[in-house]
Amino acid sequence: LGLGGGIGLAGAAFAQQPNVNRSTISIIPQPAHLVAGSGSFTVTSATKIYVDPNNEELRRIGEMLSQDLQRAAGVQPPVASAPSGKPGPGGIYLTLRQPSDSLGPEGYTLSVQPTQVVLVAGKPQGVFLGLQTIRQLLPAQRAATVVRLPALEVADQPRYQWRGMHLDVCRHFFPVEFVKQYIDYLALHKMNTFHWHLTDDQGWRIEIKKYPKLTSVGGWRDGTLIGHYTDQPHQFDNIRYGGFYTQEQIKEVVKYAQDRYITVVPEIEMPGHAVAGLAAYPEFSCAGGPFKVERLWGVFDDIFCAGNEQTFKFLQDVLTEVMSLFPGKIVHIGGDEAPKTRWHECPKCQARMKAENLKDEHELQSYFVQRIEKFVNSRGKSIIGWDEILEGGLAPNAAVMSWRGQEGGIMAARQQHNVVMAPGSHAYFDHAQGEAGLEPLSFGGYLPLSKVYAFEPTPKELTAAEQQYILGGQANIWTEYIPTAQQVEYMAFPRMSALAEVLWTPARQRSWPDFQQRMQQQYRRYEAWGTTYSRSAFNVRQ
Ligand code: TNX
Repeated sequence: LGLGGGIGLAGAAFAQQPNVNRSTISIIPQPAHLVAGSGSFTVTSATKIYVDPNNEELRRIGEMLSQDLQRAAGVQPPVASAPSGKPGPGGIYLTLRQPSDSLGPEGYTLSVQPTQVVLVAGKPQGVFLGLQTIRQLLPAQRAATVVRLPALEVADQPRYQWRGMHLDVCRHFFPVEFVKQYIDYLALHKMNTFHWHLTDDQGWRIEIKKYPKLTSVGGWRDGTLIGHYTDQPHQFDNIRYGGFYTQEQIKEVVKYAQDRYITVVPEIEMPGHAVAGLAAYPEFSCAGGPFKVERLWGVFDDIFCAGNEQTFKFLQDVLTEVMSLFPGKIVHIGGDEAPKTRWHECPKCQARMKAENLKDEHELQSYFVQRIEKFVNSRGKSIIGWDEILEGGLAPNAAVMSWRGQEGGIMAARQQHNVVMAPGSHAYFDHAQGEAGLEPLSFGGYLPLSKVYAFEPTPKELTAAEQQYILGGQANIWTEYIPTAQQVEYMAFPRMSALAEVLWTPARQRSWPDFQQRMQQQYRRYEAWGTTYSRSAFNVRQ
């Protein structure tokens, strides 16, 4: 087997070193088990991709691999039905067979040998995840000469079942094309959940057929704040700003995500962060309005009215359309930062509290969320909410997304509720990642890459049984100070790569020095993808 030739970073190192050193294989997130072999599989014009016969899903994944090889190696292997019997030489096999009972629904094994490549999983999703590993064995850029995959054996599965990224499209709006790009980034990082923050005070971004003003009015604001919102006095640019996704576009994004085994979790904020919706339909507030879609960031007193039956009817109508668009089982209902001022002043809310025997407005919010939960459950789905939904009593089947640290998540797990950890301390990618003075204006807070890498979603103070409720974690990208897609990328990278490893790789295998080394190759991949990324985190070769 000839090993000469300049063949991309991993390959070049390998060529001098037939017994591949593990460190020349730069996979992020680091697989659960990886053993480097000797030799390599050479991709040639004779290479074929074999999939299980009559399996359209595998065929589709095979086509993705074929295109990757086209980009990296300039050959486009055909996808064909695997011949019966043992895998033969020259083939890359994608096949469904439970690799081992212990690898779970997302697990896969990958064997690269000089004669063949075999990727096996119990489900197509596992094959897709394994494909992401193969992608990282290819040179980041189009190779000048022949492409070789280093021999190795991988047995892999994720540590957590919820590996997510959130995106706020309300404070600033991002077109469908970028949302798809974002989903691609998740897929490349073996993440599986996209939390789409679709409504907020500054914009309602999802078309609801029954209430067209939500987007025709609620989707647009008269201007945007200039500078930081804590600076006084406030100045606005007075430029009309907005946008929304039609239901057709939503379906397109959901399908795109589905093809990449990513669940989209839509968020419809209630009862707070509701000013854009109330600007369109002020009758669902307590005070009656009129309201304008907010130009300022922050927390606002006008929220959906808990004393008004019509408000519940409206929200159920909205959720009915939302649930029909998103096949996932979970709907995010917000629940955060809902000031109780208006409810306190509202006679109907006070009457409701009396009738329902609620002792304060927190219990009224709990009543509100429980009613919504009952409705969502009756349609076969369940809710998740920000940790404020713990206040006044958690709805019986609700999951909690813990953002004000991990305390809310700990409380919820102790009450035997599912938890997603997204603490501001480790998972807020709207915070600066480098020295304050050198970074673009951001929300405040400092979250360097090393701190993301140190994120531990499972709190030690929970018992083993309680720890089972920690589904996983995610990072949030709030976009008050992120006006462009390029800046979303800047804030996301390289931190998303660190988070991906936190959520995938067994804790005992996490190694900051090793990660930093593997990142050198990851930066080259960002460049090949055309991704904007921050160099503030640590030194990279420029
Ligand atoms: C708090 S996190 C919010 C968002 C802001 C964010 C800024 C959460 C549930 N609510 O509305 O955008 O802080 O970091």
